[in-house]
Amino acid sequence: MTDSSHHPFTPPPELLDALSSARRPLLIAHISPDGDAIGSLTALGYLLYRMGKDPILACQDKAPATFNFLPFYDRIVQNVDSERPDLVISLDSSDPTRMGGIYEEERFGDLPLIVIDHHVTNVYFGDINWVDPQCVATDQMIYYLTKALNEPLDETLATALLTGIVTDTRGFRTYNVTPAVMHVTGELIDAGAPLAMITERTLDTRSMALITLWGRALDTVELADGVISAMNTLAMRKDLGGIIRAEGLVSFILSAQEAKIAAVFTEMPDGKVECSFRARRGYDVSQIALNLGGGGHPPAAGCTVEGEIHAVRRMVVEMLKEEAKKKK
Ligand SMILES: [Mn+2]
Repeated sequence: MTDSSHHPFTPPPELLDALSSARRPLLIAHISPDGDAIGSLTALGYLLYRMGKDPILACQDKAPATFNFLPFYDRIVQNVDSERPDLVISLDSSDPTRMGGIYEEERFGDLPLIVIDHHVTNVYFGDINWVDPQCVATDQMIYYLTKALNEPLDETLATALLTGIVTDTRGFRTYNVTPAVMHVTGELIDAGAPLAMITERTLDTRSMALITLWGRALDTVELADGVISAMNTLAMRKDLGGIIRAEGLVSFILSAQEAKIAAVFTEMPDGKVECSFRARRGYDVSQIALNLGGGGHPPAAGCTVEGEIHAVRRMVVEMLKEEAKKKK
């Protein structure tokens, strides 16, 4: 096991050694992939391919079409049925369950496992763990990895790298955006990454079904003691063509002036409820998510809870109210 006690933003040397000697690495992005999951998957996949390796890019769930401008988008597989890999790299996942069905213990358990992630709740489940919560995105870490490998940026790589940075910071709105992040971003734009296009495609494009779902979920909004919440039920989306999550809604309702913490509860067909949390500066929803079996960052976290959606909402909102009471 290794930790991140070496120089900040520098990958551990044993990680560089493992990458250099790998021939066919299996790269795994987390389930329900977001822009950073797909951005870091395609950036590292493209980088390793350019280095002459034969990477497998995998994600249990299909990458949203939003990200089809990324390199190797069409090469992302949902099953690993090809030649056996010789190394496994987990990207943007804070615990092994986030790798979903791709990581089959009996097939890949004997291979070295590298963890590259920026979640503060990471449980260090790899043989080599590079975890840096100071980075806004796993893609920011892949940028430092590119530098550490003395590999040049090009337009394709820079585009994939900037995608995770743009999406995980919601367009540079989050409090963890530092001059270092803007410096990296400047270099990526200099290398050809189209910032405005990435922002428009990933943050400012929504389906009509999603807007309809937002409308229905907004009908259930409640605000009390600084906690605002809404529900996304199975009934609300039964005629909306398979859409599941009300993406972006939780950030939107946090914009209510009186809100300190926001939550959206999504009823799943398996009797579970997905909980998505956001918090304003000074409040921490990551520990509540962790206590409920999930994880994330202080301002953005989530978990899945078994139970009936109204009951789950009542219970979890009470926990969030305790956090919202804390004067910070
Ligand atoms: Mn991320």
